[in-house]
Amino acid sequence: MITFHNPLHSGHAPVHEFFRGERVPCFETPTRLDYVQEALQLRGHGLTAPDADCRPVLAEVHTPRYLAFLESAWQQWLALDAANGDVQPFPSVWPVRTLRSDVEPLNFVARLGLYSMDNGTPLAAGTWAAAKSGADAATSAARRVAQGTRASFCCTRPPGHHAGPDFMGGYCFLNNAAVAAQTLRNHGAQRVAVLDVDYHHGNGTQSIFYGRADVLFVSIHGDPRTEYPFYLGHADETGAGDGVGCNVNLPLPAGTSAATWFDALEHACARITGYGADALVISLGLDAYEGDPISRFALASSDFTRLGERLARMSLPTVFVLEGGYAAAELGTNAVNVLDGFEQV
Ligand code: Q9C
Ligand code: ZN
Repeated sequence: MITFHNPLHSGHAPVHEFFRGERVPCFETPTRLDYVQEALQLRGHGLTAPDADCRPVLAEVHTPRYLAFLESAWQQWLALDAANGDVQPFPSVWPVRTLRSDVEPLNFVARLGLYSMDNGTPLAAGTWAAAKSGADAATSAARRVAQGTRASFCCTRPPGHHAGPDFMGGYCFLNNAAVAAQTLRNHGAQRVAVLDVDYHHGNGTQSIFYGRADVLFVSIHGDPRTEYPFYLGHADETGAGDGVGCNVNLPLPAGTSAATWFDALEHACARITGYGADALVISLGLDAYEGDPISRFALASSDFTRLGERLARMSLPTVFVLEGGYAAAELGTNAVNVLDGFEQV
């Protein structure tokens, strides 16, 4: 399968994140991608550099002020104090209900809170360049499929599906799956389905397309009553305005077996077929894996092959976009199992 990699991903290398109030080493590391690229090469998939600029499509899925903030966030942080180069900024205050989010504060940490949904998405010196180049890879992968290639894989990090129109969160900055879906729309697809199989609900993708009928969002994920992102991903979120009926959430309890997960996948596939999608984007998180350190589903490595086979039977032009998956040493095997399962059909 043609795979687009992100040559700048390793510049996004924050050191720690918060977990239960303590600083712990980051789960979302450059090493993750080393494992995926190694498995891709070992199993005969080439790595192609991005050949498209995401800028025009980025402006269709994110707001101008969020993009302007993110692009210069690290320079803004350094401008406060040159010694900040060795310090990770974290937000500590957020505009929750009754507070105003229309006025940008002059205080940097307050701006960071305005554009973040959590304190779990650390910024580093190379974050913008890495996220931008990853979105270039997503644009490139979608263009290739729009030109007639059956399927492509966007092999990138940081992930994207928690990033909304104007905020970062859950290790995500730019929504690569939304960029891929919008690129397919811009190149002739009338109805695009995004299927998100990451363990965590893709709140950002849902929010970007919630009011639109031209993109169907379907997600299988840990029940938000107990699992991140907590505040979105319930079954009664079915779309708004023009998009009523175009959002499908299939939350499953933590601990769900592979058998039950695949039942949900059948339901998801039926909804995509019923919608009449003419192209498919897969938000390919591999954290439904039984060995994932921060997730609680029970898919085995062989189940990812089965997932790929089932997706191939949808018979749709398909763009795979890497999302989460934190059992780093098994991430390559699990991701490439999906791609090989898809190509075997
Ligand atoms: N500090 C994705 O899989 N919090 N994001 C985990 C550990 C957030 C996961 C708690 C998990 C976000 C793309
Ligand atoms: Zn996840």
